[in-house]
Amino acid sequence: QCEQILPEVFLLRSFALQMAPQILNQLDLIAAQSPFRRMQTPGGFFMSAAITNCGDVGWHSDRQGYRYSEIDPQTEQAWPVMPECFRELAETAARQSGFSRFSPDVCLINRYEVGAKMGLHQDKDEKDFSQPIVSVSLGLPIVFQFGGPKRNDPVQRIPLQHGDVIVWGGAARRYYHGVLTLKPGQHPLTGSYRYNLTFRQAR
Ligand code: MD5
Ligand code: FE
Repeated sequence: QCEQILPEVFLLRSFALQMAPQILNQLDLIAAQSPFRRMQTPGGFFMSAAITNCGDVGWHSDRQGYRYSEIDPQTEQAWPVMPECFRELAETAARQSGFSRFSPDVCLINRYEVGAKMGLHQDKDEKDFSQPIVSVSLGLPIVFQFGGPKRNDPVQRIPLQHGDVIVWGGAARRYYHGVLTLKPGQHPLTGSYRYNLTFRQAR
């Protein structure tokens, strides 16, 4: 079930389905160490998704801006170690999509509650844009939307379900993207939440 959406962008439906319970167990351990928190943007707003990270670095936002750091500013400790099963999942999905050298150093984890969304944005805090981003969706479904390199480019919408994986590389790596508002629901494994894991090579 691999669908090519754009050059170097692949949707692997249900790719993480079998591993989902194991991933969610690991998420609990990660969040016990570095809790989910709603981060402030440089503009002073709070993002509606709650965020944590695991890996050598973590992505963080506050009034000073966006950055990757080796220390979780909230705990003042290193971010939790990336579980081996996370790395294996991300590297396998990337390899199947033609990215054989992908070696993520961070997994950014978004937790959406009902009503949360993520507006159109570009991911441009990473060093090497020739490496893809591998995205894993768990729990409640949501509508992913992506446009082009300019904010006002027309958008396409893709519904994402529990277990779906996207490998997002090539020119599309710089495209604007986001998710629509999470609708109410109950998922047997995540309750009223949707989780999104994005594996990145930040440094
Ligand atoms: C999410 N996360 O579902 C969204 C979209 C983020 C983010 O955008 O930055 O955490 S899934 C990740 C994704 C999908 C397709 C393309 C890109 C990211 N991308 O170009 O970076 O929580
Ligand atoms: Fe993004």
